[in-house]
Amino acid sequence: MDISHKGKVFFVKLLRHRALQDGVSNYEVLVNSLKSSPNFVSVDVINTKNNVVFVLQIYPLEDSTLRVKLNEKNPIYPRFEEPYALLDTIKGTKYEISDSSADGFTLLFGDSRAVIKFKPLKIDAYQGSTHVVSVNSRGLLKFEHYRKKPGESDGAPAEGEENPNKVDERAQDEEETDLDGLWEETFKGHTDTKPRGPSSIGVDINFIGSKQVYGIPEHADSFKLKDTSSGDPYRLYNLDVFEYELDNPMALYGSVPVIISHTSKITAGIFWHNAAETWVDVKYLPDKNVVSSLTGLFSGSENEIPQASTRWISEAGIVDLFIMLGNRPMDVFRQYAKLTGTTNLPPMFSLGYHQSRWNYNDEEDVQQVHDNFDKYNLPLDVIWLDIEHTDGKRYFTWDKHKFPHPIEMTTNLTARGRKLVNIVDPHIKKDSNYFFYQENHDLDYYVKTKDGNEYEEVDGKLVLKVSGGVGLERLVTSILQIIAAREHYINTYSLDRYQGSTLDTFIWNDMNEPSVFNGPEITMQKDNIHPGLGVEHREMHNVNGLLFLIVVSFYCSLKHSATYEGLLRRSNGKLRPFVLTRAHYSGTQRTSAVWTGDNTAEWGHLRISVPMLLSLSVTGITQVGSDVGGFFGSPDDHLLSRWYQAAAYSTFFRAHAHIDTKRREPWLFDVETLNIIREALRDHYRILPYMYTLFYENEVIGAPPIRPLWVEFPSDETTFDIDYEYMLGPSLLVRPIVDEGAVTGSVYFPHGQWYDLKDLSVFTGPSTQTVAAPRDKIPVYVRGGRILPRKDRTRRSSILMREDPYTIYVALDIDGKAEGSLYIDDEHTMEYKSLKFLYLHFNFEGGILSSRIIDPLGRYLSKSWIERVVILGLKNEPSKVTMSSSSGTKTLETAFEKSKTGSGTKLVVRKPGINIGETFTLTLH
Ligand code: NBV
Repeated sequence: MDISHKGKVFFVKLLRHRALQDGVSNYEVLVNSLKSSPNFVSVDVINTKNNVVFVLQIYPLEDSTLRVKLNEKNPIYPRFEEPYALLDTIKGTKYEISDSSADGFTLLFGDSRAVIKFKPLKIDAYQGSTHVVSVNSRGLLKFEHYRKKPGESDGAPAEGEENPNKVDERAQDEEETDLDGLWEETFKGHTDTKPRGPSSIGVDINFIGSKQVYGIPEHADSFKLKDTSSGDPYRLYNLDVFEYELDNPMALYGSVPVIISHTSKITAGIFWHNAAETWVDVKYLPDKNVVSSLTGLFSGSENEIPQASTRWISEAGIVDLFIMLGNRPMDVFRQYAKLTGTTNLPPMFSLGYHQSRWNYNDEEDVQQVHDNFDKYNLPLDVIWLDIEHTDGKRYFTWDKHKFPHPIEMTTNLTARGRKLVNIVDPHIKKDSNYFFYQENHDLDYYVKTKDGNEYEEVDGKLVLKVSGGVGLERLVTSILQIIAAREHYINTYSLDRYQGSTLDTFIWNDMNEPSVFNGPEITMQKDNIHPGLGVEHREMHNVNGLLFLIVVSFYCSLKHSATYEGLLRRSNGKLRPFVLTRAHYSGTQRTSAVWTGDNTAEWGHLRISVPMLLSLSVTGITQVGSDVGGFFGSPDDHLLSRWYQAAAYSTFFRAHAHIDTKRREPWLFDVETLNIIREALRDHYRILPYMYTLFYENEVIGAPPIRPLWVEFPSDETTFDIDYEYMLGPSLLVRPIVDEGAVTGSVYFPHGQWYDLKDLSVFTGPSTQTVAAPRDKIPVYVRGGRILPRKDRTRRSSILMREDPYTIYVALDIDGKAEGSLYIDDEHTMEYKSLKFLYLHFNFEGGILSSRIIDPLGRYLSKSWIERVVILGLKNEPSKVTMSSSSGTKTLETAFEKSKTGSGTKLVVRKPGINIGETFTLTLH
């Protein structure tokens, strides 16, 4: 049975869970089963309705994090535990057990504690004295143990033995009405044979005192998660959805099972570490309807604390829950980073602008696009080649007619500072003359059907489109079983195997959900088997994209993407890779950028891109963007230029379009549009030094470059619902214009001073103000109190800016102070890992701007100078400005400007004449 509509498919296992109402849980801890070991404590838990026994393990981890695992004690098949997302470096911490009794016990670790109640099972986690999270307090735990299919059972268990075949009585009622759903499910003619029967798990996880939760990308929906009580749950199941709908909890290409709760008092998060199909219900419980932490029952009106209750349901696997107890947003980001890692510093070029379409037709087309970017003075770092560049969709090959000289073509790009990205999909064309197909076949590296045959996708649709009407040629593909094949796959990126590629060819992994045109919901059958692992695809579907990726690196201890590792190895570990992936899961952030897939050239899709990028960012996926202009359809000049303005402040900035759409390179539009796009591109390039610094800071402490306002203003409750504007790092407030015809925008300014660098306007928060936003303007503000280093000269690409001078913008707060940081290295090699970098701090106080080295171990000799210092918000013009450094003191040239209408001022200090790496003091007299 299924109920479906465009990616919303509700199978009966979900209904079985949703039928379970709040109440007293029938899961209890068996008294006297408590065992402790150095890293964790464990107890046995019984389902009192059918006597099936489970093991609960609780691991106190460093940095106020708790791991809770619940699995069957004696499963008749092993239950899958996802091994790829987590880092190997997760550390436990010392703990103590206190208040142990027949009712429960308390675990004390660091500043945190967990109180475990036995009857019924409930876990309450505290940070200091604050009760933060409670698990199973609504009694919604339901764990479907593996069992023999009725009729195949060998009868009653021996006396005194547990009965693994006895079915949960509550479930039994549901099963009677829906027996088909337990052992077989059918969706649009596809039958999932479910040889192991029901195996779903679910539980409620509640954030005490919270009224807002965020996260669980990927959905085209608001940033703050909606109450799903009267609608559909959020679905996490990596899918290639054709023309996805907006404001909708339907599943999309990626699944990051992380939710963050934020209140003015505490921020906390949970990571539901499970790679099977998952649904999440969110319920904002009104103040009076709160679960008592003492009894586990609803306490009516006694307790006046609100609660954001989430309910997690997965089709298979185990309960493996990480609770990150905060207590501030940056603490939660760091705690999650310790579990799944941060983004390896991307090469600078990947933060520049990318020009893509399906497809640039041939070498001449590529050359023309490359030339036109120069002709029209538009900066560009990368040109992309989609599937048509290959020889009949055989990845790692070239169409010999259209791309006869790939190396020469790439060299032409790199001669002017540009790179190439090529696509590599997971579908391998079944053709014994195709080296990569045949090798993988001979090595037995393909996914198998449940009957043990190579799994083939017969892909009529794709070929019809791309063969340009040449006929009904059918492409027979096999999906690579990448786990077994990864070494072989990695080595295929070596320059001698991937002919026509160079060290400047980078990679795009598309369709890795996997997208399978003739499969159920355009993906792979759940009962397929991953050889080697012996695991059903059902159990690991959401991690498939990551598998395309995961490998333990040869070069460092991180678990890496196989594609990333391939690119790293081809340069003997010296050069930073760049990989874009469509499917994603927790951990993807370590090595890949992510884009929001096949959006549409509509204003609504531009609008939704902002909350989508925010949701990805707070759950660790940092290098993110949407197809500029929209993938399907053709944007008009207004939509396209607004999209460029918005994307100029995203961390992955790429224009891309469907093969059937009109060409839309910027020079094909009128001069006004072209000028707006040029300015958006230049704005983006100017802030590259700042964005790069944000990525370094992400790698080190897990801070997301794109962040909701509440990360910077955690106690400002107005920010909690805002998802039409955001902060890029601590210094820039960005409010994209996403409505057709709008020439103004309503901007919420949090506490402090906010400066518009394009004119002398200054705004004071907290306040909401309507600002002018004519076609050529995106409202962006520098936060008072921050120092923003930029490179303001216009070049053809980021590589050509490497030695360009800096302009240091100092935006003063109300006390006349400001600070900021700047990270510099060679921008493309791995040498920064061996301390070849410079990490600087700037401070302005008492009329003096000074710099110091933050990390004294870092050493990098930059050739860039400071060409200008711009100070915003001075009350009076200084009589003179002097610069002191090791080479002495000198007086500098200045210009002071005052706003005619408002209170804004700007002091430009010219030619300080100092290398960016030198320490100095610049004094205003
Ligand atoms: O490779 C073609 C497209 C690509 O342009 C797009 O960005 C992906 O999201 N790809 C999907 C495959 C489409 C197959 C019909």
